[in-house]
Parts: sequence; structure tokens; C-alpha cells
Amino acid sequence: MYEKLKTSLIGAAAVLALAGHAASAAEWRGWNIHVEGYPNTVAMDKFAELVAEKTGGEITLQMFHGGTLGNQPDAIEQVRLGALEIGNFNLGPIGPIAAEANVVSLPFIFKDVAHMFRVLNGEGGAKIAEGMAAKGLIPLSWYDAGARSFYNGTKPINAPADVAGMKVRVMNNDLYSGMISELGGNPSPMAFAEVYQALKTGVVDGAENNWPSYESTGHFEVAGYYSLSQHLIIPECLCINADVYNALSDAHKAAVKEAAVESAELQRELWTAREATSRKMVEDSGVVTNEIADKGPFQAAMAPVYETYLSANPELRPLVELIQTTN
Ligand code: GTR
Repeated sequence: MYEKLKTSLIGAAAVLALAGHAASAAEWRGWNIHVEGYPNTVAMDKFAELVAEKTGGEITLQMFHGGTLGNQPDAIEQVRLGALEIGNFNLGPIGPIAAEANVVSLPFIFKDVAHMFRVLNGEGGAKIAEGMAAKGLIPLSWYDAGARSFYNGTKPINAPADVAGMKVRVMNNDLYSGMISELGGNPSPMAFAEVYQALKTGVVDGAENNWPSYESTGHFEVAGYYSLSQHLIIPECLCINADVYNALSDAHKAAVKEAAVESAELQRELWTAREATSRKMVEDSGVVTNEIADKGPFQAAMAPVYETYLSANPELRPLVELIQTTN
């Protein structure tokens, strides 16, 4: 009897000690897909530094860059489930989980990056954040990911007919597969890390991304025609597991939020500079860039993509309209 009591007391003490430890010092792990020196990588490291500083070391974050903890769709699940606490995610692969967040993946929905940030900073952003939070992911701040354009290894793209018959890699999201199909191409959803090899060996003919990712991945070496379609302007989040965030004290919540906002400010500054240097770098190395004089036919071809999204989510029509009417 006494022995039993002693054992359970020791057990209880251990539990209390562990709980005390967890409350006084949390160690988080964060996921990022990008390489060293990429704006997001630098900004996530800054976030980690600021979190430690602003919480007096009570919360520390170890960042894992370069997608070493797995591909993006898997990492999103890990953060939702709490196996990881933090991630820098593109909203593209979040869309299939949270329909509100998928609105940003409708091709040509944003006029430009400034329009996207005006939406995110208003009612539209609140609605998107709410949809994500309901799925276990809280966006603490928004990162810039510029505009995505098509690239391939054979020719400049000027009209949808140039995409016809092309096998094009897309991120995992049916809206992107629909987008390529409507242009007459064959969509090939694939993880980011596999795209270089797929382009090189001809498993796909082309892909689409912003200047910094086109450059940092080396895709420009194996797909030398970059055509400025700018069909997608997708924001990224600095996201946290909802339960982890909701369990924080008010002071820690504020510290983490502030750190995320400062990290995003840095990311956007670095992003603007990197877009220019990446473009210059690839053009200097021989990439052929072309503007698309008339994007109208690309936009017109997207009507069925919008219809599919809206018929699956009729309650989100006001959100689409809000974005389209935001100046
Ligand atoms: C990049 C983005 C990554 C990832 C990648 C992709 O621009 O920053 O998070 O989404 O594109 O195409 O998979």
C-alpha cells in the first residue's frame, strides 16, 4: 500500500516537473522549404531570434530549412496536428484543406501584389485566417511570394495555344490542375524538390513559379524560357499550430505575434530585392524572358476554374466578389 502510494506520488511529481518545464521553457520546431540566403529563410531565422528575445528565452524555435522535415503538404499536416509548431507555408497547398484560403489560388484574382496585401490586411484576410484557424493553422503574418509565371525548355509562351499539349508541373491543388487543363496542357502535381529532375529528364516540359524560386532551385538551367504570365499571386503565411498558440499566455501571444510581424516586414524587404537580383542573374545566364502582350485569353480561359470553385463553395462567392471589388 505504502509502496503503491510512493510510486504514484513519484509519478505525480514527475508529471508536475514536466508540466513546469513545459510552461517555463517551450522548444518549438519550424519547417521551411527554402535554401540558405532565400528571403524566407533569413526571415524565419529572424523570427526564431525575435521569439527567444521577446519571451526572455521561455520559447525557443529551432528552424529546419530546405524542406529537410518533408514536403510541403506533409509539413502542413504536421503543423496542423502539432507534430511541428511552426511553418512558412505557401497558401497554395493549404487551399485543399481550407476553402477560404483557396480563394487566393484562383488564377488572376489579384491585380498585383499590392492588391493582394490590401485584401489580406482587410476583411478578406480576416476571413481567410478564420478558415485556416478552423483547420488548426493560425497565420501570424503574411509573406510576399510575388507573381508566378510559366517556364519551359522549348519556347516562349504568348497564348494559351502555346501551353497546349505541354506537361506542366503544378503544386498539389486541383485549382492549378484545372488551370493547366483549361489552357490545353497536362497538369502534373509534384513536390517542389522533385521538379528540377523532372524538368531535366523531360518528365515534365515546364513549370511555373516566381523569379526567386526559379533561380534558387536551378530550374532556369533546365527550362530557359520564362514567360511573364503572372497568372498566380499567392501569399505565404508564417503559420503556427492553433492549439499551441491558443494555450500561450497573453504576454507570449503578443511576443510571438510581434515577432511574426517583424519577420514579415523583413521578408518583404528582402523579397523585393531578391526578385530583381534573381531576374538579373537568370537573364545574365541566358534565360529568354518574354512579356505577354495580351493576357486576356489566359484570363478568359479560367472561367471554368472559377465556376468549379464557386459551385463547390457557394458560400464563398461574397469573398471572391470582395476581392474583385477591392481597389
Ligand atoms: C515557392 C514557394 C514554396 C513552394 C514552391 C512550389 O514559390 O515559396 O513554398 O510552394 O513555390 O512551387 O512548390
